[in-house]
Amino acid sequence: MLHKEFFTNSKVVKSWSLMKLESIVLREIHMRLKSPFETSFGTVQQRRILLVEVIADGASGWGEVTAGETPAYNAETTDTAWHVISDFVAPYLIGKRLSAATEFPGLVTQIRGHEMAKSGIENALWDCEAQLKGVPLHKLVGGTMEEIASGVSLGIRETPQSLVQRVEEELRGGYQRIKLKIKPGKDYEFVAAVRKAFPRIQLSVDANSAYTIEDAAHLKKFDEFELLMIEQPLNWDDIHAHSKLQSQMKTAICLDECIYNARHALTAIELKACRIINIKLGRVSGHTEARLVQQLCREHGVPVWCGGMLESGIGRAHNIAMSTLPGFTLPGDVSASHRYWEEDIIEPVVEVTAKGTIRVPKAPGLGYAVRRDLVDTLTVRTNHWEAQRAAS
Ligand code: OSB
Ligand code: MG
Repeated sequence: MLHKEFFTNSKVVKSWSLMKLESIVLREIHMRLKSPFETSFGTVQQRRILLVEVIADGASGWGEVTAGETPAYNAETTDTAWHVISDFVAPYLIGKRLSAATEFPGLVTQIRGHEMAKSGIENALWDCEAQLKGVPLHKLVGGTMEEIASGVSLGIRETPQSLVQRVEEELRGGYQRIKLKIKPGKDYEFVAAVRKAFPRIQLSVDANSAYTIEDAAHLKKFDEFELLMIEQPLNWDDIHAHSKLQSQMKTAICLDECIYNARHALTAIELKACRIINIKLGRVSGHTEARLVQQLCREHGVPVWCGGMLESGIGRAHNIAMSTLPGFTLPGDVSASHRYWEEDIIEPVVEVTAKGTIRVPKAPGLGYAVRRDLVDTLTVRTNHWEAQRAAS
């Protein structure tokens, strides 16, 4: 099913160009997390990850689609992203010439939503552009840091005791901030136990939209834990309800699921729905929009940090590059490869220093090599587009 007539009023691409998109490869790889990860919306262990490889003027750039296997975090899934990339984005893009990755969003304005699908392609273009210009990706996006602060996100556990034990292990690894996943019935006692064991650590919680505004009295009790933030307590699409809750809570609300672009961020800031924003590349459709959200938040004095989506090394490398932008003043959820995978698909793997930082690579592009043989072994399906050789 191809929809060539779909794109009617996209911007005309400039005649001068850096990148001619010669080839696009979409693949699904399967990777098993070392242990299951439980959030308020479900448990995942077997990941179905889409990787995008774009070849432009001989450079090979990689992107990752961060959609989940189910439409529980947001509306996208691995399969909806496969459909949107295969039937709309890739056939339209192949053979086109771009002078910069920032031109990509203008080409796909007719696709509503599907931010994670678009992000997989856009970020591969950023990697290509950085390689062709001979600069590390973090410099190309405008990053200023050489080391980023790293925190961890811990899934829901059976008992408060086992959670305290996990926190202790992560703190020994040097991580600067601990985030606990919570849901109704597995919240107050769990946070209380961790706070009691570690009175001074930077601690936050993430509800992934599991509560409603009727739970305000319950949520206000969390103020006693001196949390850095409470992330996305209410509905995934309800900025207004968060503004009602924030006015009643001392703890800063951080929005995750609600923010798809800089307009949403402005709405949330003006409605005082949050005091912190988490930026995820996939959720905001790629580096171009992520920079805009970051810039807007900076102008309004709202700190941002980089969220994670249980990415492979490729998504992780993009997260590291983004986290070097000046607005990223809080530790993110980007942590070491070995916390997730027996074997990651990049070389070297992502490691965290004893003081809880990740050193930003200095090589051109992503700065990590993709382990093609391993990627091939993990691949379960591929789709491939080639530009016509004699194309204009
Ligand atoms: O809300 O940040 C979230 C994982 C999947 C979906 C949503 C979220 C998460 C995480 C994991 O918190 C962060 C990570 O370690 O990659
Ligand atoms: Mg979150």
